Amino acid sequence: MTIPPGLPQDSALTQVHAGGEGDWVRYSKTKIYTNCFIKQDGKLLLGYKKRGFGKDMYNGFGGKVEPGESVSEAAHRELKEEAGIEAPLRKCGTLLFVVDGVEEAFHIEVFVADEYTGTITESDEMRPEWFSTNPNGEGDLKPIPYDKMWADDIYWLYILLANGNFAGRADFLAEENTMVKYWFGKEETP
Ligand code: 8OG
Repeated sequence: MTIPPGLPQDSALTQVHAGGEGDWVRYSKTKIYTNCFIKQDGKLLLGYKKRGFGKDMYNGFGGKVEPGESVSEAAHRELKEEAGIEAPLRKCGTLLFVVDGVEEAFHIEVFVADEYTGTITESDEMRPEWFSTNPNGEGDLKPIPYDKMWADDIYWLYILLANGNFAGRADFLAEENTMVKYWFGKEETP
């Protein structure tokens, strides 16, 4: 399978996972979102989403890019609003999600940082929680809860944890955490 439509076609992406059937779904508009992850000393900070889209699942911190704001500004703002912290964010991935019946595709710029400043604080939207990057957990920390995350996350989060860059697309069934077709690629470092 080649790099799907909607992802940068010129990058040095090598396919790492692909599956599903049929054609990629067509969409007419995209909305840009951010998603930020903090990792430190074998731990990953996630937020339990208390309301709205993706409720009752764990995810990074992020949301829509507002008019007049750069993607990076939006990423820093959402991290502060949802987790109460600041961090030297680095862009590490681009994701595209197309949901059956939803006109606007979700274009997500993913950021990561290895440190942060401030006090991690629960917000109305997110309850932050540290997880162990060890698949068996470590001490009091549970392993990353992939069964309570978006179905695609398991295909790229390990690349983020290894300081790599990635891009991917997944087409989802309407109102379900089920991928119909997906493709994920890793950027080869020279
Ligand atoms: O503003 P709001 O919280 O609704 O923004 C949605 C957040 O969810 C935003 O950070 C982008 C993110 N998001 C999706 N789909 C997926 C997905 O499949 N996986 C992950 N990890 N995040 C997603 O909208």
